[in-house]
Amino acid sequence: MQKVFSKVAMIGVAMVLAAPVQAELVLSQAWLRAVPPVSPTMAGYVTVTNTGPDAVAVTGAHTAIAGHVMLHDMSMQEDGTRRMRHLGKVEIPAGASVSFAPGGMHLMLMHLSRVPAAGESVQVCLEQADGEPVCGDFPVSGSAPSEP
Ligand SMILES: [Cu+2]
Repeated sequence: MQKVFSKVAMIGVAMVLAAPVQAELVLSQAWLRAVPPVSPTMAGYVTVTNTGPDAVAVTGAHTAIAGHVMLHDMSMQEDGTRRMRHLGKVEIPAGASVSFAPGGMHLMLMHLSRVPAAGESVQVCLEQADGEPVCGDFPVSGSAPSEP
């Protein structure tokens, strides 16, 4: 009888280990920079914190108001001009935060179906290489939200 019980216990342990480890991305400081209503694009910013035990790759984003969202990086060239570069993915190390912020990485919302006005909030979802998209409300504003 003892043997049967230990076998059942083993199965229980195996099932717990087999459950997928959910990476936990937490979004903060999210906002979209307000643009004129005729603008075809707008930029989004957010801080992504990985509270999970494994690195997570953010591979893209989507939102109802944009036909396409790209991950962009911006860098200053030697001649003083700014250059945007498309990123295929952005790695968030375990326990670390990565900031999409003005002057650097940003979400580029393209093919806008409508341009939200300042004061509105728009849901934007970040896509992960493994796992469900992580969504947050991005208020539209002329400047970054103040630190909480
Ligand atoms: Cu861009």
